[in-house]
Amino acid sequence: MPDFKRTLITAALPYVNAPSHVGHLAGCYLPADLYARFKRLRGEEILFICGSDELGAAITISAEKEGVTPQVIIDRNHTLNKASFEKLGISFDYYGRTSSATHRETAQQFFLTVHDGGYLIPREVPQLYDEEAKMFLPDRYVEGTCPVCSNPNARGDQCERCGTYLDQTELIEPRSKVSGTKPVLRATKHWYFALSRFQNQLEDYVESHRRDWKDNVLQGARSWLKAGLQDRPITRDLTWGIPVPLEGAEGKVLYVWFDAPIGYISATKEAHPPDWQTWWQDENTRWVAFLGKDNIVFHTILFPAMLMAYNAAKAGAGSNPSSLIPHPSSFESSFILPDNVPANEFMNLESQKLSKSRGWIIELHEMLERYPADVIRYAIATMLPEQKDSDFTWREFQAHVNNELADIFGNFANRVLTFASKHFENKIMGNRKELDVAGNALLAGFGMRAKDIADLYERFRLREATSETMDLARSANKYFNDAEPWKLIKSDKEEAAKVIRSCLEALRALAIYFAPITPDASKRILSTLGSDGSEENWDNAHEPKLHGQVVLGPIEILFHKIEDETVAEEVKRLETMAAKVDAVGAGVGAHHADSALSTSGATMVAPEHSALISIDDFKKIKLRTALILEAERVPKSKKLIKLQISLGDEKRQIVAGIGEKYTPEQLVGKMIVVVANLKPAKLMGQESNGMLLAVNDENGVVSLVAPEWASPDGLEVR
Ligand code: B3M
Ligand code: ZN
Repeated sequence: MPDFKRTLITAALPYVNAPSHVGHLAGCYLPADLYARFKRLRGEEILFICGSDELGAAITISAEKEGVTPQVIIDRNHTLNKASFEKLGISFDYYGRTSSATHRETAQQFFLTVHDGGYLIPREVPQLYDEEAKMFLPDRYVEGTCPVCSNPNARGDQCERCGTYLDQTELIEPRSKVSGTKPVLRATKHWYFALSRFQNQLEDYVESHRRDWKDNVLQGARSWLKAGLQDRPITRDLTWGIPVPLEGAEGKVLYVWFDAPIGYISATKEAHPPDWQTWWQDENTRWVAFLGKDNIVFHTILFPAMLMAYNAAKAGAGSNPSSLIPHPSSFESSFILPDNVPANEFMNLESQKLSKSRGWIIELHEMLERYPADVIRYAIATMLPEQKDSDFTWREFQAHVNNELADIFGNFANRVLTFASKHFENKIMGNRKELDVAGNALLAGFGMRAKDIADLYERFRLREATSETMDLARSANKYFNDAEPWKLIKSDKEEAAKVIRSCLEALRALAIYFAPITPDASKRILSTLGSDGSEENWDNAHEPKLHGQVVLGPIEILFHKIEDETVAEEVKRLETMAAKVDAVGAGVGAHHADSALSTSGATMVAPEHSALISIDDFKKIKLRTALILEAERVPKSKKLIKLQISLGDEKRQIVAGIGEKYTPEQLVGKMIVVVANLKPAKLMGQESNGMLLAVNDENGVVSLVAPEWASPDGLEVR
């Protein structure tokens, strides 16, 4: 890795259409803070940036639901989130907001530079228009029947049931969510970002990180590159957003995912007006971007391409950037690209997806009313969804807090300080250069193991770093038990003094090693030991430093245990909330499967309420194997493919939304599984008698469900 001089750390800007929750903390904000605190402890220069993502349709929808202005929503949730992060000790150096004037100017200047460079192409495109509300309908303002699975409440950008990413014009019987009327198609002008022109440069960029990026991140980026990058519209017919700074663009704003990542830059400008470019346009700066997995593509494909376009435009590369592969240092004012994007997966809650709309959620500000920040930080750090989705349960929360934080780390501190207070007039005795042999060995061992833990931090294996740190506290307890100072004090007080001195030095070292995880407790320990921590850093923490004869400060219980009753109350609170929401949902007619919040706040889809079904219900669905005989694209649709299939003794036509993953040629001859007794539907004018089964990941990339080995078509699937 190049020897960078400083590290810019960003955390995905949380949407403020709702308060942040425990999934965001596990997905993005705690990992980012653990890493930032660790880097500071190493004495490195870092800048830790975040802020509220306050524009876009998600905000206006929340505002309309509440009957307030978007400003009310963003002010409330920006303030709430900022306070929650502060209480949790998420140590941002600056926390901005994308409704700021600096952000608007920065985003508009960025847009104009990329536009003038020839990378934004105006196009007249068909868009649904609500004649009653007199407005073009952004995707989230439209719903209708999904062309793939016939879900009657599919959203304009994605179907909640089958996950297919949709173009709003593909919806069957679309309905405006503003007036409820049937919208009409009208031409409107939007600017498309020439993302396709950066296919090669992005492939080079992503593959250059094949050794240091996490697999889930590489997979997400590669899936988009493999599918072939399409130019993307980056303006919207919305009022709430950053006005498009061009003639003829009245009533249009920048697409929220175009402006939001620029929010990192504008926040840096607000934090460091004179030298923001040191952080963004200097190849000696390493940028590490923390986020949840639903943001991977925006940080490894879309925003890097935007930065490449900006750089090329500034260098006058014209509209053919492939002729120029500018290295950031090759010309002035060129932006750096993310050096690492350690995205986490999702954290579920009591084995179910977090869902704001279903009340299945723990919001940070509420959690902080009941638990200290250190306790929340440590417990979540042991459950980080780093390699795969993880599951938060209150029982496990209690176990980590009681059996580890309290019984190991807290207990060691308490027994050592109590012993010193009782037998050595609450003083630090002896000479730090004359520890006992085993005490010296314990501290030397800390020094060695701290190197391994540092390596875990640098590789973003923060969950393991946390458990290895707790193991240091276990070793300290073992040392105390083996040395038996309670016996020694009777036979050899001097030796006992050395043992307790070693324990106090170990406690001090633990305070440094735990500082990224439990900053408050660490501060309290150092203060009790009469140390301000100014001489401490990660690499020298194991070296004895305490001054003798210092009177120890008050001894407090570092971590209070969580009672079983509390756990029972928490589970009941969740179930009551979810039941209430279900009841309300049932009471107001069609319960929109509203949006759940993923780890970083983007609205992921809430699964239909996961009501359990009986085996008889399931038996009503007739699944059959089917052979694809012919395949052809449905005209005017990127996604839909018309298939002629054979189900043993009968032939049928079905239409499937798999055209962005499969070509017709790839499909002919494949064996698939279909739902054979679905009501016929018309999709873009084509009759469809049935539905095929396919897998959708969060990037909308499908893979077909098929029998494991070649089998005759028409067979029953059970
Ligand atoms: N607010 C989406 C999200 O919260 C968006 C992140 C922006 S980071 C520039 O998942
Ligand atoms: Zn669908």
